[in-house]
Amino acid sequence: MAQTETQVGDELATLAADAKALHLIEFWKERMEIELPEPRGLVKPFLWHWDDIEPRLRHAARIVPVEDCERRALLFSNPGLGGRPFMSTTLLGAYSLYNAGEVAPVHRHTPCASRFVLEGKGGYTVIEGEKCRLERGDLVITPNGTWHDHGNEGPDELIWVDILDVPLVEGLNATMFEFDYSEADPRSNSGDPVPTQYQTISEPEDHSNRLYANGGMKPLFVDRQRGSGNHSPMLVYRWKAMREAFDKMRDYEGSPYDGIIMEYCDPTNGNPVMPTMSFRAQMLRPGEQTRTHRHMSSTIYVVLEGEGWTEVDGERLEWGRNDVFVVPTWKWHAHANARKDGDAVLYSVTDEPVLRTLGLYREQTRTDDGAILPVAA
Ligand code: GTQ
Ligand code: FE2
Repeated sequence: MAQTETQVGDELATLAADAKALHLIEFWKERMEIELPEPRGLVKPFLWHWDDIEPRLRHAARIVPVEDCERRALLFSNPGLGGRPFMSTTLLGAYSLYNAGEVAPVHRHTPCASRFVLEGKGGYTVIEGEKCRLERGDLVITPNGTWHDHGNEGPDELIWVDILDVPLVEGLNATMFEFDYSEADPRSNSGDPVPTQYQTISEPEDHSNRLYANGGMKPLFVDRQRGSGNHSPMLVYRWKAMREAFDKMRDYEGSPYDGIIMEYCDPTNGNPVMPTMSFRAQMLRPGEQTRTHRHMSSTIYVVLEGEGWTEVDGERLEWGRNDVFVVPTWKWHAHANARKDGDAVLYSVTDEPVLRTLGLYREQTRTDDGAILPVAA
């Protein structure tokens, strides 16, 4: 005998109640949450204006003692992420400021970290015993698990942009921060490790660059493994070298989407410097406008030189010196240098290596008549 509609209704209600009690969810009620036709798009294209933030950052430097915070950072919070301190679902970023003479004590963590210097001549990071002195435009990486402490030995304020893969690592439930550094005190007889706030320098001055910044030549007499061995043994990338490379490449056509773009790499194998993030710098020549594309990876940009705009999903993010902005995954975007008389230079960080490693990377372009075509990746 066929069931009546009421009977089926009653049985469905019972099923729903039972499922709830048993901590189950009926797939057919949540399909829209699962079968997304494309990435969710919570993360908003957004730009943080240096002019708005600089006075607040300098003020924070006067009223928030570094002893209280260890890292004096203003974290970028994407307006699509409900007030969480993340720029995208994979990346965290911040402007950090250290006053003359300040030091930030040693720690390590499972998220990979990076800093890109905006201001100050006396800044440094010590990573696994290497003291990396830094100036504007220099990139320094602190890979997963490497001990690091910072300081400012210069007369002026040190300002840099931190980019870390914190939300990605958190999504994988693999976050660990450790503050209990210790090392053998040379004055002690026992040689037992004692807790300390800063690392002893164990590598020679400019170690990373002396060994590895020789373009196309690598030393055969050193063990390339540092830290976990899962990242570049070169920890500092100098702006001067990138600028010189740009000048040599200026007359090439470049990428249709990014102009003259360079990836920072592990000089021993050409891989991205860390497994989760790729670091890049790109030069847009006077008046250059790029073609539109989109890809399954999110990108954070820092404006090093010049002025221009990036159009993301029809919205124009107008940028200038020291501004920071985010292009979320799978959003159509193109860049433009607004000046006719000077280059624009963007530094960027992307989670692309993760997407590529997992086979999730996709890229498309859109022609002038609106046709969507895959880009071979
Ligand atoms: O400088 O070590 O903005 O560990 C966030 C976490 C900076 C750092 C941040 C960090 C650091
Ligand atoms: Fe850190």
